[in-house]
Amino acid sequence: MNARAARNIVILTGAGISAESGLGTFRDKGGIWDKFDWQKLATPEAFAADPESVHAFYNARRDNLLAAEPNDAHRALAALELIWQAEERGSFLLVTQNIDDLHARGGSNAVLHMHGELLKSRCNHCSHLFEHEHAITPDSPCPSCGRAGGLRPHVVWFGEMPLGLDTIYEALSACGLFVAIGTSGTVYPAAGFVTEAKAAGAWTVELSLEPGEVSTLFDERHYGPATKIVPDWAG
Ligand code: BJW
Repeated sequence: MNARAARNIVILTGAGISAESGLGTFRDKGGIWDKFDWQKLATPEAFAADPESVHAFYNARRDNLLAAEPNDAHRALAALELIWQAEERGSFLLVTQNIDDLHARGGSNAVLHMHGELLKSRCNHCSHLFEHEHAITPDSPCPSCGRAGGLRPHVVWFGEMPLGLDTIYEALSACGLFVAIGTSGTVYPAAGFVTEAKAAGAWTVELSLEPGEVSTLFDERHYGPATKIVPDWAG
């Protein structure tokens, strides 16, 4: 189904949409989890045991992100959102598992970051959430309460609850079209969204470089680089 044929749409993006912007994916050969041990970097237990290494991992990724630019796939989704608004077609929800800000910089207005945002940290002492581009260490003071030792990246690690799930499941229950872009379908609950969408009667589309773990659940599949297949599909 072409993007323009639907009313209520939910789009889920993963690391593959930002790959051609120079940000690494996780599970491809040479990906982030090939180079780094997620058990030592992406769990609350890892952060408690070694906050310095976890901060260093996210500081380096933040530097990469600040040097990256959105690509044609990000821009195609932003253009689609504008069409939805102009034509008052129905609801449009862009959910990303990515912690980068490339959808916003590509022109998308409303993005739900279910796994958090790399350019934000929060304080475990006072819950203050703030945006920043600079590096954080275990000694960095909170800009609100001034105490050190409480700052953590505003990201969702394994074993933590993803953000915005009520909004996502509500949109899935009413959607006519669900599109997953550049995600391996390995990590739940995001990998289960296709099942929720199908239960609501939606047409489901996978756009990625290669089939993911839950590919057979999709009604329609297109494989190739995101900068080609996303504009082709969205146009
Ligand atoms: C291209 C391309 C190009 C390449 N063009 N495409 C056993 C069974 C089921 C679940 C569990 C289980 N044991 C534990 C769990 C739960 C766990 C989980 O799912 N684990 C699995 C690994 C088994 N999930 C959690 O813990 C989550 N929380 C949770 O479940 O809470 C309880 C709950 C229960 C019920 C309802 C609700 C909640 C939290 C998950 C947190 C994930 N965190 C990370 C890291 C933090 C952020 C960061 O540092 O960036 O998030 S892990 C990492 O994986 C990151 C990503 O967002 C996430 C998904 O990865 P993604 O985007 O799919 O990337 P890849 O690399 O896997 O795939 C890239 C794809 O792109 C590939 O397919 C390529 O082909 C393609 N591609 N180049 C187009 N140019």
